[in-house]
Amino acid sequence: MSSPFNYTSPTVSVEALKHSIAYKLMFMVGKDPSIANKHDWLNATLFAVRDRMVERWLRSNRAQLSQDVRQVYYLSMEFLIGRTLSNALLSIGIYEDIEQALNEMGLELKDLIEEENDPGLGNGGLGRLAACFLDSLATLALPGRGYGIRYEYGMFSQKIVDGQQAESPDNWLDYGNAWEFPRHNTRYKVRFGGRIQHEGAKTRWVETEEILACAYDQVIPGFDTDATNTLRLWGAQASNEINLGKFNQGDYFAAVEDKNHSENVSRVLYPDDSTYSGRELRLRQEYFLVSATVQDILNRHFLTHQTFDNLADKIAIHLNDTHPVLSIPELMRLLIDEHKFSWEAAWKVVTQVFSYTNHTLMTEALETWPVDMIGKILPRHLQIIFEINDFFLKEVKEKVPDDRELLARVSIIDENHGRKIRMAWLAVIASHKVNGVSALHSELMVQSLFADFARLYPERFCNKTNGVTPRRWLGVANRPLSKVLDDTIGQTWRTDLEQLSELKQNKDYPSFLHDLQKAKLENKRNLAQYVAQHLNIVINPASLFDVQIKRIHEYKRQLLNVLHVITRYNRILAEPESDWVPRTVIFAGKAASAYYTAKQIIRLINDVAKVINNDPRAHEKLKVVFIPNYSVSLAQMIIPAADLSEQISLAGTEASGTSNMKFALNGALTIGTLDGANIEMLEHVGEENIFIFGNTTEQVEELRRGGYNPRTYYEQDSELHQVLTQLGTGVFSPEEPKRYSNLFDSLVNLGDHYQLLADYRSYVDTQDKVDELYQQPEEWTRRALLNIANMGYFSSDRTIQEYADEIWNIKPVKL
Ligand code: 26W
Repeated sequence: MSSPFNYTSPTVSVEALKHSIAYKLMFMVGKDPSIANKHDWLNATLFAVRDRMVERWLRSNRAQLSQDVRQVYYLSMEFLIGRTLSNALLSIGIYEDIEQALNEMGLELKDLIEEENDPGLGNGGLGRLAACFLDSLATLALPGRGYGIRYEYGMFSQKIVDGQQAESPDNWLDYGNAWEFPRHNTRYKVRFGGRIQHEGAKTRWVETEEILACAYDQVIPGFDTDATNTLRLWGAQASNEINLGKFNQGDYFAAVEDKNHSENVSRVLYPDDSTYSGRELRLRQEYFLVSATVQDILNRHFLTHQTFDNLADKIAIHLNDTHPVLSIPELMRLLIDEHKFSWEAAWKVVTQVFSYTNHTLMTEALETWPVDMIGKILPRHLQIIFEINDFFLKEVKEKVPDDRELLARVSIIDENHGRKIRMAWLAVIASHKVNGVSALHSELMVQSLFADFARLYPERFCNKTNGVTPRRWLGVANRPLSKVLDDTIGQTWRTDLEQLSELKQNKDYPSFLHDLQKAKLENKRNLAQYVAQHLNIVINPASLFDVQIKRIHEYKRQLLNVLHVITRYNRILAEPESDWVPRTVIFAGKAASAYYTAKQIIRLINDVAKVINNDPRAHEKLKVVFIPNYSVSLAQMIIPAADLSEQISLAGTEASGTSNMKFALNGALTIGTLDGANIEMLEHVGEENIFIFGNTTEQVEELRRGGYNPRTYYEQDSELHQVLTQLGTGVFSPEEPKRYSNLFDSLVNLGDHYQLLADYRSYVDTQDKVDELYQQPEEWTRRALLNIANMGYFSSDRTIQEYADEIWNIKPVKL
């Protein structure tokens, strides 16, 4: 493979880059160099770099077309692709050249990278996974395209005001988006409402309200390859610019209001993660994505083949959770109503092209839509869903006669809860493959949520353990460590992560361990500088950086982490002279705006931080930091700086986790429960190299069955008793002593749903072992090295190769 750093093409010399940047600044941005601000220069640079990718992109698209390969379409309501500039520069191998070019123009590449906004078009794990998958698809030259929504406002931006989360809109398109290509000619009508009309055997959906979906394309470069893919995002546009009737009647405002109403569909991302709430606008968003995408897929197919007869051979459609599941009845509708397919022929195509990934087992996150609501907004689809259900239930009756309870359980229509459509059931029934995202999760999925279906169709269910892209999460995010790796094993680990295992040979070389320590320290200093500048808190890079960054959710148990922090504080106060291992406990994460308890947890973290950070007795021993506005770009800075990665969800609740993999890849040790992909990480790194604590999934279940009583832990463990009493009586909120009495109650009196108290003792004891090891820096670093070296399996390239071979049946394009 050619080296990413030595890549030179005749067009990409430093002089040529300088010329293009200056040219773009003038002719695309329209600014004079003497008055251009940082953002103007960034845009000019982005345009110049984009140009260099477009050639490959067009070539890639031509190759895909001419080889007429089977394509996968990855449908997702969320994509968290992160900033694009440095990733693109490294992908096409011109990082150093651009750096030099900018330098010679009096600019710093680093400043421009920091200036780019980070499109928050997703909530968390599911959206970021989709972005890692796009990166791997392109790098493996696999023919795939992502489809999503171009939300005008992404994830809200988070500030901490008086210790509490404050939300404000994220206007990420403020300065335009240099990276996208608006496709003014690729537009589809998306219809809502209306009614069904029967004309003989033909069904017509009439009197609908219409909006337009317009395509915006983003280039997704593969790494060190010409292969380049596309992420197509849909933006809504009113179909009649304004309502002319109303306009002519002189009601200008009502006319414009209508337009706004239509365009609301792509206005804002729903900031809910792991909780479902059946709002009509969300349903309209889901259908908007799906309808535009399926029309586009059919259109593309017809352009090359002039027939739909071979559709099932040429396309695979993947559903990233149930959010895009309406694409099933939408494809049925288009094939039957518009392309003359019989019902059975259409169903046959559907069951060959769809596959579905489940990302959570938590019942509160499972989508169901009231039959009435779907009937009102998508009457034709409701009809098709009923037909699918009849067809399916007939099949079940043949397979398993006389089991009415089974029929009620597997029916797409849930009659027990006010007639609702179970979207996950529809996904399972139509898909030829259904997968979970870690070994444990996939197993629990067939034992619990989909048990009936797994008995009916055992061959349909499989596991695809998540992975992360080593390009962004090591190559881009951690330049100091990447350099050490490059110098030791060469540069090709970026596309073959299993090569990291060669590092094991160096585990007893003090000089190599020293290099790793140096890289870690550099990253910790960098983070410390950010914290000092943005939060005005001084943290010591020599202290152990203990990090938990992810959505704030009770099942992820940030509160358990806080209980440990308070325990440690109490111990320090009790024995101030002891030899404490200095620690900095770092949190980041957003709480859904309506999730009261999650917001209370954020407030508690900040209240505890205030007390501890201002107590001279804890000085140099313990610090607590909450970094606001967690995002992909913050993750890229925080993860490389971590010593300890907190993955402490209640066993059986975190489907996989992906930051767990990123931390280990960046040389942090994990403290975690036997949950999600932590279990497979344990298998790969070995039990000496990971801190596992707490109950297993079976033990959790057993406790639940046996009538778990958290109060006994509270009464019997004196340290825990002290911590909880402090929480409940306002030691950390003296101005409002009862502020956290509800948190206290939820743990002690109301059942402690996520069993924090049951795992508290083993968590705190395990934290003591962490301290012990951290006092032996060389041994700590050796184990960190063994984590890095054993992360090869967790590359999203491995994951995507499995999807390609076992689910999508797609092959690389030859370039
Ligand atoms: C309908 C509201 C809603 C929105 C998002 C419900 C559920 C979700 C997602 C399924 C939540 C999510 O992001 N799940 C995470 O997916 C990751 C990628 O597979 C996993 O690593 C995480 O464990 C899982 O929580």
